Amino acid sequence: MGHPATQEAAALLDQAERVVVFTGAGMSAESGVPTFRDALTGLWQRFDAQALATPEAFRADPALVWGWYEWRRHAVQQAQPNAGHRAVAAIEARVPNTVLVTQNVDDLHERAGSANPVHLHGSLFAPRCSACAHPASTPYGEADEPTDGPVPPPRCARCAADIRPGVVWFGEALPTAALEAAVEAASSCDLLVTVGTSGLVYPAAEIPQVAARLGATVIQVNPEETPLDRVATVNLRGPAARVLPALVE
Ligand code: BJW
Ligand code: ZN
Repeated sequence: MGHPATQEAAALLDQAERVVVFTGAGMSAESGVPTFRDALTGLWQRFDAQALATPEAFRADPALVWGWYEWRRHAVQQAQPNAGHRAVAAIEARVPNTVLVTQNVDDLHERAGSANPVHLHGSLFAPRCSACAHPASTPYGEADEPTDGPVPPPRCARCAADIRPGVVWFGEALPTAALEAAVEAASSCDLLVTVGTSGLVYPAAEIPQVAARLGATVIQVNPEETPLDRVATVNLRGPAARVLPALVE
């Protein structure tokens, strides 16, 4: 421990009875999963993530967008949870009334032992039909080769339309049940810990703001300044995999 802000945050966590942990892409950065606003690499470097993550991009070039998500799904499958994910699971074990709300589409929280994260922006592992929403049973198995480039999406078994990633693109509504669970948890918590998010994408960025407005203490973990600095009681300026374990040790 040592640093006064870390000590203050650890004490706040000790006293808390209802906790929300709210995470973004920075949570998985130290697992080697690029953040959303990092530049893309390899074949993808001439694209902009913000332009690929839209219904318009998928309609215009389904193979390009599906290929990008397949490449990211493989990258996540190669990655391992980091000490920050494990510290979040430790908070859940210590404070039973903890709700984990993530914007991440990876499964690293689950693999670190978090039982039931609320996925506000969906998942890389839940593809569905773009027309009838029928869940796709894509056989993700051993023979599943990594891809790097356009890949035509599979077709729906029910209606033959293109299968799409089960994520929330710009301009699309968040899953109602997930958003309601997140707002409800943020409205009734006494402490919210926001980790590794730029706080730029709405309505997710409202979650810490709702908690602060209703009187909860907000702890932020991020190496950079963000628009959420002003709602945070304590700003811990560092990487999640280093800062979070210091709060639960
Ligand atoms: C570290 C670290 C380390 C680095 N440790 N930290 C109000 C105002 C203006 C615009 C809007 C508004 N309300 C809605 C909008 C439009 C839009 C929006 O917000 N646009 C903004 C960009 C301006 N929102 C939407 O379109 C949403 N839908 C909507 O509003 O629908 C309305 C509607 C209602 C009813 C019917 C129909 C429509 C949907 C938003 C969906 C966002 N989807 C994405 C893609 C998901 C799939 C995919 O992954 O491809 O979600 S976009 C992307 O951003 C992704 C992320 O979850 C999300 C947030 O990003 P995040 O996690 O914060 O990552 P980064 O990269 O931004 O930041 C990383 C941070 O980590 C940085 O701060 C680093 O410093 C830090 N970091 N290393 C800790 N080691
Ligand atoms: Zn279908």
